[in-house]
Amino acid sequence: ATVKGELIQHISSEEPVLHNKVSIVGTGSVGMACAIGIIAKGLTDELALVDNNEEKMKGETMDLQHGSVFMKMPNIVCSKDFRVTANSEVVIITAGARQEKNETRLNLVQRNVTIFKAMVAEIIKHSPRCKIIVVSNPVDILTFVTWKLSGFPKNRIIGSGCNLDTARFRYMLGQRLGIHSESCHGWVLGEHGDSSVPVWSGVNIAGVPLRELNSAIGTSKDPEKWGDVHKEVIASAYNIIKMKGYTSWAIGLSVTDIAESILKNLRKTHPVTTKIQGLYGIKEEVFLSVPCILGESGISDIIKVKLSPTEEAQMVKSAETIWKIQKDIKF
Ligand code: 6V0
Repeated sequence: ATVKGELIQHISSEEPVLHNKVSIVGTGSVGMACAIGIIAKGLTDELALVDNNEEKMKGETMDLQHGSVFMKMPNIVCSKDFRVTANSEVVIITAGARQEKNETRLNLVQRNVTIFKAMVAEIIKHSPRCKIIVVSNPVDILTFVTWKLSGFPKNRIIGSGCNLDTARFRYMLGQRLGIHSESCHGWVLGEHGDSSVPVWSGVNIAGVPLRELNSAIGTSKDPEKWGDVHKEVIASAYNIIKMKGYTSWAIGLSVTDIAESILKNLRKTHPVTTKIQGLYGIKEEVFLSVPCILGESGISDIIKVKLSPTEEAQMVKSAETIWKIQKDIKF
């Protein structure tokens, strides 16, 4: 007789079923920040981690597992083999190639297409009904690549897109006004990063549009230079990378928020990357951020934001920039 045998009598004949399994591909700084966010919120009953750097992956997994006493989550598993991700509700991709010195964006994208080909095939084989959240950069193009490679309907492929840019924007508005970021309403849409579009026409606090108080807000004619808030949003990734080498915490929290809306079928709106062909006169198969309703089917609906003529022109320009790279991708 063993202690376990003497202590426990197994009475269930049924196999346990996973209800909200999450897998994260890539156990780098971003993948692990997503992991800790998801664990802290208790969003999943199994977390699977995959990376081709086995040592790092195993070390990160053990380190997380040892926090088990402090989390309400039974299983953290890892493997180089994607079988460990089987039956996931949500798969988060944070793996990919990093931009090398003097490398063009197209070259980086092309290298990532090769990596994504293998990764996406494995993900969909083991979780044919999952929703995929793409985080790796350039995120808008890689969301298109994932959609193309997976053959999934577009609602199940979500790019983290401007979810982070919008969070930064709201934080910085809040800092200027002395108001918590959650009460500062405003959206950054379009491309994640350099050509993102701050929708000043919709920025409001408690329903009071700031543009009604300052008609030049966000423009070069604004004496208060509110446009600097968006400039700071764009510069923030570069500044943080200069100081700590990478960004991780805010992107991890922002991906956790996206995953929560899907896993709990919250139907919250998020600025995430989706196929926007047909909107704002965009004719190409381009993926950019617009406010999307997220729930159990992924992106069920998009919100048709009325943009000012300047904002719409910026959105179209983003689409053109992305299309220039996307059209030359070889699958
Ligand atoms: P990192 O720390 O280099 O981690 C990447 C991980 O991916 C490493 O552990 C690699 O071993 C692993 N990896 C690479 N190729 C494969 C593969 N074929 N299969 C399995 N694992 C693989 O990078 P970090 O975590 O800092 O960043 C990850 C990605 O997120 C990068 O592309 C960033 O540019 C991107 N970010 C996206 C943001 C967004 O808002 N969308 C924000 C921040 C970073």
